[in-house]
This record gives sequence, C-alpha cells and structure tokens, in this order.
Amino acid sequence: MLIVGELINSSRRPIAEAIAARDKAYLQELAVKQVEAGAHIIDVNCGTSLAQEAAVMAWLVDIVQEVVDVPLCIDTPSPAAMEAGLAHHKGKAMINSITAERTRWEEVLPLVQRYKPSVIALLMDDGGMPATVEDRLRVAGRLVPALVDAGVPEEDIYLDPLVKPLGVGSTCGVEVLESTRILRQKYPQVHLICGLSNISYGLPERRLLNRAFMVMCLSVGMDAFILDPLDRPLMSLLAAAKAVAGKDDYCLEYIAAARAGKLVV
Ligand code: THG
Repeated sequence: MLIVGELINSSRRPIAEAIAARDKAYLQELAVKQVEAGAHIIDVNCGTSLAQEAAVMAWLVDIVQEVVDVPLCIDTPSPAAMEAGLAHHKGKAMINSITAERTRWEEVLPLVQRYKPSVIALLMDDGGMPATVEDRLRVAGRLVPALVDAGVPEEDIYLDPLVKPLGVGSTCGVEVLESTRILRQKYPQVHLICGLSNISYGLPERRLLNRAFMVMCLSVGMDAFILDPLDRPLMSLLAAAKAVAGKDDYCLEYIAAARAGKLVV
C-alpha cells in the first residue's frame, strides 16, 4: 500500500501563497508532517505559478528533498516543469502524470525513458475524461502495453482510473470501483492509484465520503492513494481496512499503530 501525501498543491490557497512568498520553512514543515503521518511519497504541485512553473518546481523539489528522504511525485501537466523537477530530484522519482493523449504521451515519454521514474498513467486519451468503465479499460489496454514496450516495468506503472465527483453523477464512484476490480484481475502486477478527494467535491462533510470511498477502493484492489495523511481518522481507517482486507499479516501493522497511539476512533 502506497500513500502519496497531497497537501503541497498550489490549488490550495495557503500553498499558492507560500510558494509565491518562497516560504521555504512552511512548505518543508508540511512535507515533514506528511511523512511523519505515514506518507511514502510527497506530491509537489505548483501549477498556479504559470510562466515560472519549471523554475518553481525545481525550487520545490530542492527544498522538500532537503528535509525528507522519501521520493517526490512531480505533479504537473507541463513537460517543462516535469523535466525541471526530475532533473533536480535525487533518487527515483514518481511522475504525475502521463496519459494516452497524443501530445502529452509524446512529450512525457522521453522524460520517463531518461529519468526512469515510477509513472502515474491517467486513463484518458484525446477523447477527454473517461465516461464509462469501458473507456477506462480501453485506454488501459493501450497504455499498459505501450509503457511496457517503452521499457517501463509493470511494477513502476500506477494506473489512475480518474475519479469524478458524485455530484456529477451518482454512479461516478461505482464506475471507478468496477474499473479497479477488472484492472486488478487483468494486470496483477500493475499498481492502481486514485485521488480520494474528487469523489466528494461540492458535497457536505467531504472527509466522510473520502473515507468511505477509500475503504471500498481498497476492497476491490486499489493499492495506492493520493490523500491527506494528516486526516487521522482516514489513516486509522486505512490501517483497519488493510487488516480486514487481508493485507496486514497477523494484523501486525494495525497492532503497532494502536500501540504507538496513532489510531483514533
Ligand atoms: N489523480 C492524480 N493526481 C491528482 C489527483 C488525482 N492530483 C491532484 C488531486 N487529484 C489530488 N490532490 C489534491 C490536493 C489537495 C486537495 C485535494 C486534492 C485539497 N483540496 C481542498 C479540499 O478538498 O477541500 C480544497 C483546497 C483547500 O484546501 O482549500 O486540499 O485524482 N493522479
């Protein structure tokens, strides 16, 4: 189970402000806190920096790697910013993301081949966001072999079925669950990841929906999440759900978390 901490994202106002002010201490503290809370990878996104995005991404990678030892997830649609982030990253990075969109594929693939990061592959193509389970399976059917042919080991591939808000349609959650169940069977070695919080966009008590969705995703084979690791009830529920799903031998991790006082009810 892989946890990507999502909090260093410039779509959040405090982060946009901290980046604009080059508030290194604030961003570093947020990285450290996420790792202490259980994040295995820290997502870094500075998309609101627009024209300077590549330079800002390089700076962000530098300052975060000064204080944490975990890999970073370079979260940007801009190939220039992705390249800057990868060039500054020490060790094996993760990229967020490649897609089956022609231009995005052509621009990002050379970076994947040069830097050999783990790769989040969004299940979308030039047709836009996937509307159905079939759309996701069709795009995965192109992306997985194409990535493997390009030299990416299946273990480095993280397919993201793309979560849409329940407010858009009441079946948005079950479409992701069904896609995940089928992809898990079809590609046993490939990882499956999603961002939890899209599911709850525009609805009250969002964290409750994010938590319910996490448990259900885990039960159908999702093995990585982009989430807020500072949400203690969410992290506690994840530990419990892993134990119940048979992904925690002898409940050892669950028991250790309880003994360390990390679990909240
Ligand atoms: N898949 C992939 N990458 C992703 C996503 C995904 N990256 C972006 C996003 N989705 C996941 N990251 C975040 C980061 C921050 C927040 C939500 C998702 C966040 N949102 C606040 C909220 O939800 O209330 C709004 C901003 C605020 O804090 O004020 O914090 O699906 N591959």
